[in-house]
Amino acid sequence: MKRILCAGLLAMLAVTQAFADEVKVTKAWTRATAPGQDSASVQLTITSKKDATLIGVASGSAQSGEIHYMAMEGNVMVMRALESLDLPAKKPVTLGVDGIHLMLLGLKAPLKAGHKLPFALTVKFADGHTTVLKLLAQIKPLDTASNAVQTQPQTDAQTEEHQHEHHHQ
Ligand SMILES: [Cu+2]
Repeated sequence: MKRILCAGLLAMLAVTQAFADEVKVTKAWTRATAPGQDSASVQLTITSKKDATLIGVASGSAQSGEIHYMAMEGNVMVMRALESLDLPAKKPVTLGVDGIHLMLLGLKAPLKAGHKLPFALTVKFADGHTTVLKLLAQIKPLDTASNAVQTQPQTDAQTEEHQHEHHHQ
């Protein structure tokens, strides 16, 4: 009896794993929050085996999640929500550079360095099926430089803006 149950569980795990492997997420991290800060930007690299779109981000630790991009409007840098983000087959897409990032809004508790933040991504494939990836973001100290700063020094100002203020229009 026990043996049959185990085999069943293993089969289920194998199926889950196969689905998870359609999309690979690496280097998911965020920063510890400053006092009074109730939103967090999650950075990561995501690669889908097949053409897909990222259609959602959520966390039990936040009220809502959005895919954001930063844009200049006049002299002001603003953030706007994207409905979805293209994930071309086999092309790693890094969120956290070029102004595109994941934002968790309405954090229920401050994020502390050294802890992990659970979150989930919803990916929709070209054939219409969706998968939800349950992930953990490493929480790094508040002063950790972003991916953007490491690879593109000119985006420094955007990153600053992003840490201190959140514009929604
Ligand atoms: Cu944002």
